[in-house]
Order: sequence, then structure tokens, then C-alpha cells
Amino acid sequence: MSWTRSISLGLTLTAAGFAGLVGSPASADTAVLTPAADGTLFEPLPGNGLASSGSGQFLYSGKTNTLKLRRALVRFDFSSIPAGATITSVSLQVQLSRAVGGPRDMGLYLCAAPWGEGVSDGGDPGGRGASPETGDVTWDHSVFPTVLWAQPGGDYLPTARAVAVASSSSDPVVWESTPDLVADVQGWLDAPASNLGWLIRHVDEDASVTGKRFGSREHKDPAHRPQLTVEYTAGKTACIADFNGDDIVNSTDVSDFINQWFADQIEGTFLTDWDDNGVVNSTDVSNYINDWFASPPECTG
Ligand SMILES: [Ca+2]
Ligand SMILES: [Ca+2]
Ligand SMILES: [Ca+2]
Repeated sequence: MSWTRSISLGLTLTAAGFAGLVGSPASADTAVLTPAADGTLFEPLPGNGLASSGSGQFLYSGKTNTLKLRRALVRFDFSSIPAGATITSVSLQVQLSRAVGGPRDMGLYLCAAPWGEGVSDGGDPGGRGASPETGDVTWDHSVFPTVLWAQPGGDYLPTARAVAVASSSSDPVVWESTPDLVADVQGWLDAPASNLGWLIRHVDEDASVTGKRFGSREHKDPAHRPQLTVEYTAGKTACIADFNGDDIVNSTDVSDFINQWFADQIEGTFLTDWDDNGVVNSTDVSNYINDWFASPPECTG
């Protein structure tokens, strides 16, 4: 058929006229997530037992006044973000509640092994942790008491994905979005089994007393819990405008779409309900045409 056709909406759809129908692009959404799991690696003093605080209110990074290191772990669940979404921005905030040693750079590092969270609770102030319980992380264990890290202190990749300054005792620490953080979350969304989370540690671990304490996901005040803000656009496959499924996007798809759109009106079907809102109307035509024009070269042959 010709796709110059006057339809009941009063629109005359011509090839040239489609350009005038271009409307809003795919909508942007934001998810604010608290961790699915978090904990601290407590470097033990010689002769002392291992410690953990899987369910305590606090996480730690830096060096204590006994000159032992602390490193934190956080992992998030991205199942609330639709599969196929495109991640556009990722930032993490934690809330400090104790700090020594002045401003320090804290980095996010990609964790390289699965790890657990048990019910140990170091309490408040909590900087020494508590005896580890089954499933906890320790300086030596990714899953106490059965699984060891390859390296004591945790397995992680050596380059920070983002760095933020941890300043005084009551400030938030905010890691602003970086391409690396966006890539991490995109990868975890696309392949959830690869999601091992981030390790948080001071960039300079040689400096003397530097310890920082911040809220865990178990903190009694939700405002003190880590918050990951993820911005994304809902996913559509690149060749979504291939309406007739012949692996090429061309004018036949437009005429087939318009034919089906009229058929939907007559038959009460919804095959052209392009925005999935339960109504077949002119918005679906303009949205389809948007997607048709947005088709990348690999879809149009
Ligand atoms: Ca925890
Ligand atoms: Ca096609
Ligand atoms: Ca619709």
C-alpha cells in the first residue's frame, strides 16, 4: 500500500511528514539502592583472632590507632532495573560518623571473588569487630570459615574505579559517576553472576592513623546507609523498529505497522501498542516512527 494515507486521527502520514511526529526519546529513570550485602575486613593484630561485623551498623576504611587496616565491601542488587537498560550515571554515597587523620582519598575497587555476610556484630563504636560467624568475611576469609581469599585482605583489582575525599566526622563521602562505575553497573546488570561488588579502601594505605567509620546497610538510621544512585534509560533492542521481523528496518515496516495499527482499531488488538499503555492511539504511531528513525545503520541494511 501507499503509506500516504489520511487516517481518522487527522494525520496525513507521508515519508516527509514522519519527521514532524518525532517526540520524546526513551525516558530516563533513577534507582536509589541500598546494599544487598556489606561488611568490613579487619586486619588482625598479631596473636589476636579474626574479626568481622557482617550485621553491625558500621563499615570501616583506613588505618586504626593500632596501625591495622580496615577495608569495606559493598554489593548491590540491580534486579529492580529492567534488563536491557542502558546505565548512564552511577554515584555512591556513604555517611561518615567517625574519622581520624584528616581528609583522605577513598577508592572503590572491583572485587574479584564472591564473599559473604554473616550475623556477627561489632557493636558501637565497633572498630574491633566481633568474632566471625558462619558466612562472614574476615581479613583471611571471603566466606568464614570455609573459603579463603586468594590474598589476605581481599581479592580486588588494583585500579580504583572512582575516588572520593573522606573529610570530617559527619560528612557524606560521595563518589561521583565515572565511566568505570557506569561500566561496572552495566556489566552487573547484563550479567548478574559477575556482580561481586566493590571493595572500599583508602587509596594510600601507608599513611599512619587514618581510620574512617561510616554506616552500613544495617544502620538504624536509613540516612546513614550507603546509597547508590543509578540513572538509566529503559532498554530497547537496537532493531526494535523491525516490525515485520525480517531483520531489516525499512519502509515496509512502516507500512506494515500502519496497516496493523488500523487493524488494531477495528479488531481491538494491541499489536501496535508501542508504549505498552493499553491504548492504541496516535502516540504509538509517533513513538514507532521515532524508533524507526533512530534505527542504527546495522538495522537498516
Ligand atoms: Ca552488613
Ligand atoms: Ca523489517
Ligand atoms: Ca499505546
